[in-house]
Amino acid sequence: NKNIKSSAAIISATDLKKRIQHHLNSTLGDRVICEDAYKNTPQNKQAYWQATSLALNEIIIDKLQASKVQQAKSATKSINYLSLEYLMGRLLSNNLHNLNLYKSTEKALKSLGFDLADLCEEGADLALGNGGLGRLAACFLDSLATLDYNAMGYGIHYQHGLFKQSFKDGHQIEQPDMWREFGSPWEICRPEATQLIPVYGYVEQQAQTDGSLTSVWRAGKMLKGVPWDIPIVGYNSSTVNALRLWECRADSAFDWDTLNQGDYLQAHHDQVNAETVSKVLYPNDEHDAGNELRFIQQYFFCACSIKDIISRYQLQFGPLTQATSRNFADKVAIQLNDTHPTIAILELMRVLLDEYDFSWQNAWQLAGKVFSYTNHTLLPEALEKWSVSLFEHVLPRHLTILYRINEAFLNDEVNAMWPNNEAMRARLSIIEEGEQRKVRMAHLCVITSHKVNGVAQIHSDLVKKDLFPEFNQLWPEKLTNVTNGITPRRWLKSCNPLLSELLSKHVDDDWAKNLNSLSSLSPLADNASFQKKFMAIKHQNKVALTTEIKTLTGIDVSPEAIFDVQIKRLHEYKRQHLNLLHILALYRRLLADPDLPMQPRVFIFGAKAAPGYQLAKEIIYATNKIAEKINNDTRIQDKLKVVFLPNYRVSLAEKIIPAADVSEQISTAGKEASGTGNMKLALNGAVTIGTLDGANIEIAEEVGDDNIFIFGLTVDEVKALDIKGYNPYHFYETNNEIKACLDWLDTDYFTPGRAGELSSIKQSFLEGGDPYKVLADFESYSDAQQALGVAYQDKKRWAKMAILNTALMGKFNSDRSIEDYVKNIWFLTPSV
Ligand code: DL6
Repeated sequence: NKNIKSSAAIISATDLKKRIQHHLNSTLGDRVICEDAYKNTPQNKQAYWQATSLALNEIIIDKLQASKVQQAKSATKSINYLSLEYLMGRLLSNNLHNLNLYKSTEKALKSLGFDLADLCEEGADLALGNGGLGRLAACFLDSLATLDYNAMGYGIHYQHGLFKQSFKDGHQIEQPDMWREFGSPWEICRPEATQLIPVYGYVEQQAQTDGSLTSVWRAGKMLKGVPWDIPIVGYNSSTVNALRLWECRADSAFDWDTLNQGDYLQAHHDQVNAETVSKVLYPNDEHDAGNELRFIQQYFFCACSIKDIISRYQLQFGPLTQATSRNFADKVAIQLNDTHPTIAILELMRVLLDEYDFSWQNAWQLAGKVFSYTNHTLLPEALEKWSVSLFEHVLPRHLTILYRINEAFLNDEVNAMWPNNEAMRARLSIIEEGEQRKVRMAHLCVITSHKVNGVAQIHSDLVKKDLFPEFNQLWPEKLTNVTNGITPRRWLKSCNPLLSELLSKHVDDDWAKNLNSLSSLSPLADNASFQKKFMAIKHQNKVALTTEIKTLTGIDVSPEAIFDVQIKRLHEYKRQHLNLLHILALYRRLLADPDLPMQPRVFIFGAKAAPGYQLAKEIIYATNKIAEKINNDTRIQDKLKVVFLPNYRVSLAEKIIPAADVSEQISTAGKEASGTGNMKLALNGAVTIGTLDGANIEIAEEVGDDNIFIFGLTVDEVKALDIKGYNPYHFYETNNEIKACLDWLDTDYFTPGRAGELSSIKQSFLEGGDPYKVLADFESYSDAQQALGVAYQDKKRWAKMAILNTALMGKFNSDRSIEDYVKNIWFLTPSV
């Protein structure tokens, strides 16, 4: 093992320089203009970034091969993580840190006249996800490789990842993301592992020699799945795993018959159609309209992955038969990241029944052993349901299997627990009856999986109590919790080098692996000299962000101000509009009394709205318009600034988070399953202002009540309010500040000559019923903000809070989450 580990470490700067030059000259075909005047042109920097990445990937691929050998030798069980989304971000800096090659590469590039940090900016984000769920998958892959587990991530090789966002007169504009327009240095195509995937057609009953009938699927069309592997490098470990992304192509490039008949365009038709399947990532984070293409995306990647999992198993352990099925379950675990990959269950069943001659009983038992499912949301609109008619049209054979699973479940399990209870059968059935019959994907997941987990303690409790109480009654051991985590490699070591260096000087252990060891800093939280160093770094990071803000928006902000950050997808439940309402209130207070004593504040937003989510887009527009007015109002003496950074993504988060003083985690209690931005910001010394929701509760437990600002209704209070009947008008009519701020939105104050442009937000609170209780929580939020402002002015107190937040985030290391999955759900052993 030592040899594998150190193989990267022994690569010198001189060697790296040679490798980089080799790729510049050979692989990239001498693309660089060498004259000094051209040295730092974008074209040259791109070429150097690419050459550096290629040089590194070569080293990584060696480790990938070695890992495969090691994993085969140790015959360890593998975890196969199925996720429709992976928000990987950029890879160069992270891979260098994980391989301990950052410093030598920096040196190599310096001798070539380039700055590594600057070159890292050249890489496109791999934005193959929407938000929390996709980023969690990326953190988990990092941890799995770091902990030397045998893991494979499976997903889709989207041609276009999440759209790029820009603003035009304050409105969100979406542009396509071209992350691999000219290829990516990180990926390896694996044509040898191509899969053929049947789709459409009909099911035929075929008589067998023994007189029985067998279902035979006559597929209407074949798709081809071509895998691209992206190596996943563990931190200071022996392991490099792979993320395998499926690209969809037509089964054959041309329909030769059609071509020979002279219809050249028609011959391309199938190919274009097939390529559509992996063309775009659906840009919705909590909901997707039930359309056929999305359904086929889900099926396509599940089917490719299941076939691949089986062939990898057979390659290593021999034929999969009923007799060896126990071994399969001992060697293979499959995690469903949300319900998006549910069809994998049906596909495994189909393959076992139709292609491997398994009995129903054996196939079903095996499925139960290998699958487990993570739930990421309680929002009803995000719980997937697909119409039965779509299933019938696209996957007729899978539907027959689904019916049989449902029948057995209702007749055996439900009937045994609740005999002859029709209402209970209807509630728990995988099929929702109605005008349009629908398949409840979550029910299929829960019924099949041996474990189902929520992503923070409160969320998992609510999954048991409110979402699936009957399933919990049926199988009390099945529903469990694994609190989310984040990788400290990307979210501290790589994104905050100044703080990392300081921590390394004071903590003996390798904190990037054992994040709990940062707790040894706690005694230093009161130490004046440490406080000074810690806060000087925060200041430096703020200065850097100030420059970025100026470049991206033209807005001048002062690093002396409190940097108050809300970065996450735009959604009503996350309540960016509560933040905005408070900004309006502050602005009013300052206009009423420009000498109001307050620490200047910069409110920083980063958020993409789903293109079809009208109100979310209007909140972005309102924030930009309000920002314009506030930022140019000299009366308030720069005490308030509002910045909406365009195109929020992983690489931008890596710049904002190290500079944040305040972390806004203000969702309606019970709505945010966990959150992971809350963990990243706290780890970098930001103090949270938040509700008792998701992982905020566990963060508060770790840092203590003195080091977090908690406000607002609890989950139980929200429920009680709903039962009693919530009346937002009450707050509008009795709180003058709320009334004045909302009425302001009806005027043309922020949109001169265009009164009413911002009214929809007010309407959502009043006529719309304020479903996320913004008005109910406003006063408590405003009080907490007031207390926070006072706390910030006490420099020592604030420094202590910030340091303790960094020191006490050990629990939220994604390595801990992975170990929880390993112990309770996957039962893996490391390969080395
Ligand atoms: O579990 C990861 C993450 C949670 O931290 C968030 O609370 C939750 O909202 C998020 N869910 C999604 C849903 N996405 N899609 N697609 O990202 O999961």
